[in-house]
Amino acid sequence: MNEAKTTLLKIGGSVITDKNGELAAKTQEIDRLAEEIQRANVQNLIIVHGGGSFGHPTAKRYAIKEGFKEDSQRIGFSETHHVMTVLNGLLMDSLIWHNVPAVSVTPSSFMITENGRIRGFEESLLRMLLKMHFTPVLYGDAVLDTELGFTILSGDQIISALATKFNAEHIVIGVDVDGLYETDPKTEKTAKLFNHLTLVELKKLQNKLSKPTARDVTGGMFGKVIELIPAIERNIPVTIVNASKQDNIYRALKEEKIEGTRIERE
Ligand code: IP8
Repeated sequence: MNEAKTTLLKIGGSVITDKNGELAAKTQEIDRLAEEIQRANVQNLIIVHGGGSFGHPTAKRYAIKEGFKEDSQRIGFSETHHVMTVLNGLLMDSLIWHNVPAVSVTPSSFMITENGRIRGFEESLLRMLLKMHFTPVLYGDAVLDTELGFTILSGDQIISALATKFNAEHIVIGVDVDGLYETDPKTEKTAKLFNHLTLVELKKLQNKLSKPTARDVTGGMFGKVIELIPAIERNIPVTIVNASKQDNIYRALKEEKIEGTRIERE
């Protein structure tokens, strides 16, 4: 039997793609991360990655998140899902090449949302993959929605739902900045980094945190943190780290002390 508790790793789209381009994968970064994941050798790991310059531009162009309104969006739904499978394939190539027994699991084939929120999902396949010591890999996806017809499901909502369902030990969120800041560190040089936050502190901050960028249909850092609240409420700690820095993901997965933001219930 495989008794270890589950660890969830989110790899932000901005880490593995160039968000200023379109369909611009950072293949060297993907390889570096795959090597770190292999070296960390964490049991019961589930990986979820974001859309970056693959999913977001297409989703935005066809207003997929807002739901089905006209026939011309249908091809946009297909394209958004498809480009996510392409990005996923690049990560899968690298993980498997680095000897990580990764198996891609497509969210849109088993997750349906209701007004943008996951309605529940059948988790037995994921449980069995973990039991067999595989590493499931999921991603933010274009999914069917009972009210909207379809929408965009963010990788962060998936992470939070999986963490809750699997009663995870730890969530690691890899982004392209050093953690959670009071204001956007990309535009404000003096932005203050939070090293540690409790749930109460986080809830107080909600309205102040940086708002989504125009390119990100699922809410940027603000959206990320809001999604994590249900998991933190269940006492699952979250570490937000800069995955663009060498060895940060390795060290976060090993639960080593590392620069970043740790969020805990209390
Ligand atoms: O980057 C969104 O996932 P996220 C994925 O985790 C798409 O918000 C398809 C835009």
